[in-house]
Amino acid sequence: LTACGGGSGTGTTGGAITLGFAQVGAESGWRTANTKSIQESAKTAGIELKFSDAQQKQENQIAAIRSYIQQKVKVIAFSPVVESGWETVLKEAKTAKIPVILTDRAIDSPDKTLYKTFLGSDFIAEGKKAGEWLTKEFGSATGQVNIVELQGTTGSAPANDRKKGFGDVIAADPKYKIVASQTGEFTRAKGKEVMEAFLKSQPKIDVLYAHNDDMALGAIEAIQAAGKVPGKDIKIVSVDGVRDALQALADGRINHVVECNPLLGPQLMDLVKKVNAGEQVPERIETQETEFDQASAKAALPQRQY
Ligand code: GYE
Repeated sequence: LTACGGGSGTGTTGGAITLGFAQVGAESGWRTANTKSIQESAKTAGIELKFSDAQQKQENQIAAIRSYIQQKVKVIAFSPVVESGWETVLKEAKTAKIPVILTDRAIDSPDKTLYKTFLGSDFIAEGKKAGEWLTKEFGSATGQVNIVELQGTTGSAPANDRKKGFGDVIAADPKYKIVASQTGEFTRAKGKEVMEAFLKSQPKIDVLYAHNDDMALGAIEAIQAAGKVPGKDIKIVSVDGVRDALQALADGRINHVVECNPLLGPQLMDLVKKVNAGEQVPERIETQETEFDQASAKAALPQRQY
């Protein structure tokens, strides 16, 4: 048995790898499930986790990464709140020879040497799936189809890409029109607030596209408060697949959910071990995902963990 190495400044404690993880925040059900997955799988893998919550602010994440560099952790992993503005801090990690893993959200830097790998979802594909559901659902509609969109955190990869994937698909037919689009910051409270404003300013809304379930769930409250029936008067498609949204889908208040998998912990811990050992890892690793309609939501609910 080796003695505890804490305080030696080598980033190891009793031989365990130390991982500094800078999380986005606790904005959604997806995020809570992601955090739990990371914390549990670090424990299982025997990795010492230093965890921070940036409360959806880039400057907090940068400060957390700098503190991990100072503490000489072995590996840094983080889910970048927005896509741009990471070069400086990632160069500091590189100079300190601490490997960085991007998880969940990507960055827009052309310098691929700033990180070892990316583990997460294809958000453009998710947006496309939402668009394909919509164009099927409203395929036979004759008039204009009025869409309102609740975007995720401004500047984040999932907001940018889910908007793009969806926009590309609906562009095929000019009858589809996004009449209002605004950020709901991936939260229930903001989703509700922005939907209230949409309902006041838009005389006719056929469908809501929400970049995540939490905003859709907040919007449902606003729709009901306005005396309309969610899922009927206004159809709803959202992304993630958290329990509450699958329940709303089973109950007919949401019409379609595109899955985004938050359970990235086990794969992340594998990657942490590999990059710490200096092994080659793939540049990009994408998670497997599905979609839910009412029947598959009902079937999935009993086993849904989050
Ligand atoms: O869809 C949303 C969360 O980055 C994929 O962030 C993640 C997104 C997820 O707040 O619910």
